[in-house]
Amino acid sequence: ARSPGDTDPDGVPGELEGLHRATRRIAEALTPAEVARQYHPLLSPIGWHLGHCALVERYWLRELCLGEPSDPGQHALYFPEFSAKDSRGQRVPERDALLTHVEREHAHHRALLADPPPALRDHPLMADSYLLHFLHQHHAQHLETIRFVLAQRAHREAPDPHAPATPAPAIPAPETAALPAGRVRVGWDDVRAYDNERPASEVDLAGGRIARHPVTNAEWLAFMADGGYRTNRWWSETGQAWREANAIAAPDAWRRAANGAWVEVTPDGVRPLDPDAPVMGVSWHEAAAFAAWADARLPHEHEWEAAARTGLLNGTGRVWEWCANALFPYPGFRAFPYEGYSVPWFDGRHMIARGGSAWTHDAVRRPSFRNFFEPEVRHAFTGLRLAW
Ligand code: AVJ
Ligand code: FE
Repeated sequence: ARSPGDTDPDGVPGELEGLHRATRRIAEALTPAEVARQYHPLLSPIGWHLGHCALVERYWLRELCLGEPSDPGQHALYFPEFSAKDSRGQRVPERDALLTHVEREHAHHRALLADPPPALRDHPLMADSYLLHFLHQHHAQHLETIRFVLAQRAHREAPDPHAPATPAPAIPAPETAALPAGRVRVGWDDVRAYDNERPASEVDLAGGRIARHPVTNAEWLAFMADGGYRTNRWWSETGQAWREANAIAAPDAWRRAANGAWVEVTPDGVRPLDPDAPVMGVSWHEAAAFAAWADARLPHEHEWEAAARTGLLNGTGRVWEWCANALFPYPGFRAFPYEGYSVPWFDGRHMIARGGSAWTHDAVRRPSFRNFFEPEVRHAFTGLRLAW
């Protein structure tokens, strides 16, 4: 713990500035139309994410801590609960005006943090730099979401997905490890933890086995070659209805090149499908169907966390890994710093994803971090790992 006014030894303000620069560079490299475009019904335009992150900073630092009046127009546009997702693209300012606005806000916040007035410095939310960690991790998560959008943009430019099939390679049986059993510690009591990671507690695990690696592209090709997407017995009723309604037959990230080989679409562009790399771009429904086909299951998030803490998981940190369960409040949960961060998503429909993708910022990579998405989401760089 530091006393208020100490310089921050973690250098979080500098890191926050790095995130400001990274998002700005992404928007500058896009056309005004691309910045305002909604590439996917579940994803906001990139410009909205920039405005949202600037408003979140403004709200906590200036409105809440310093008592500055709020701008109702900004709240209506950039706070998701007031802003219909499908109209955000029409409502965000044009790229250059937006970048000017965002830069002005960020510069203001950087100056405040460099020399905080007493009302900010001594505010309870600033104890142990809580608010800085919160804003840093919030921005880091939105930077990855911006990359979800960039991947969807790349999809538009990818080759025709309806070319002939690639033969499925032979796959070795997955290497597994014994899951920790008995009482294990989960969660994180730290100033950097999100409310849904707290409080840490002990849970009882029954044991079992877990794969050392996430499911690979080669394994997914074997599932497809075996008719996995057409065989209803691997699918839940809702999963089947979703698959049929959306004509799902391959991971979201996969496309066919002109020669018939599979390629993978990423936020950094299109690359050949690496058979040994973790499959990416599958929904929870697809992950559950694959696990049923493989005579396995998805791990509970606490099995995943216990295995990660004991160093049993290789290859994590390349895809988010779907877990069996939905987001739920830990015993003793307290909403913090606001209800909206976790509470609305304790709805039994937001499924846990653990680990992190190749595009996840280090600030939100840890064994206790709980990501969560609806079971239909395939844009969030998600894969899976099997358990038994
Ligand atoms: C946990 C990634 C689903 O992006 O909506 C960002 C994180 N919460 N701003 C999201 C979040 C508020 C959240 N996810
Ligand atoms: Fe947000």
